[in-house]
Amino acid sequence: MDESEKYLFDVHGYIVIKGALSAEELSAANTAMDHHSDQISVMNNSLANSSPTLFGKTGRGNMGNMLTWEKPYCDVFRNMMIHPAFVSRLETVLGKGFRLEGMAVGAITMDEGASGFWFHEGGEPIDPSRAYLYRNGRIYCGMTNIAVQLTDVGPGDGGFACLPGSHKANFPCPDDIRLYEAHQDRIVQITARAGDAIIFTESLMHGALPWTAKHQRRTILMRYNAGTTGESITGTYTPPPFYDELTEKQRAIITAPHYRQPDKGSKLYKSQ
Ligand SMILES: O=C(O)CCC(=O)C(=O)O
Repeated sequence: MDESEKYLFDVHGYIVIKGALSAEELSAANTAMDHHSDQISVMNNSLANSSPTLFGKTGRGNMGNMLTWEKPYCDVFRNMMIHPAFVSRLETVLGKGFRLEGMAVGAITMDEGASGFWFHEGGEPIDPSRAYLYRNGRIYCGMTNIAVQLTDVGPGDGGFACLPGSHKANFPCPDDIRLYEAHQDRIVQITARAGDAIIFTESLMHGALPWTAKHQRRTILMRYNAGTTGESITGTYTPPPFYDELTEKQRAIITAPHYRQPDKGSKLYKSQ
């Protein structure tokens, strides 16, 4: 993450990484999704939270488990979770040793008329597992997401939207703003080309506007957290069945929360 990106991420709570995927990666990801399109489960409209401005004709589609797909279809997603366009940016906000949160690599699909998603999170109340903090010259994020766009998102198409800067909010957000019923002009719909990626802190107030474009929205959503923090692990951590097929770098982020001494700064820690 360069200085400009760091500035914008700090001020707005997100940045867009343009051209994150190569044309080949984009094509492989879309081919893999086409091949598994029967696994898309269409939700009811509950994410609109009964808001008339977010309600659509249908719910959004969800698809998960990409990491478990058969080869070659899983490969593009296994590589995507530690893509060179993402690693240094994630290290800037999460520190070295970040982890994939809950093994979550999933897809969101939205067809024309699909419902939006009410605006959730925001800086208040503070939940350390998904908080935003700046201290001693560094950003410390909790859950941080990368949303890779597999299809274009044009102005007015809908999809991911947020209230920039709301990760630093000191007051709870009023419900009419969360439901997109008031002050709609403050909510920003993020446009992107297929292959771009949005990195955003979960504490940013975000959601989705109903999808209006003729083509299908396709977003791969990957969730990460600091190495020391786990938000969705319950019980004992067990490596997934495909763990042995992964590269060393891929395995490094599929891990239980852990203490990492190298981040501590003083060589006294390393001499123990
Ligand atoms: O991109 C979207 O549709 C919003 C996703 C979202 O808010 C979430 O998964 O928490």
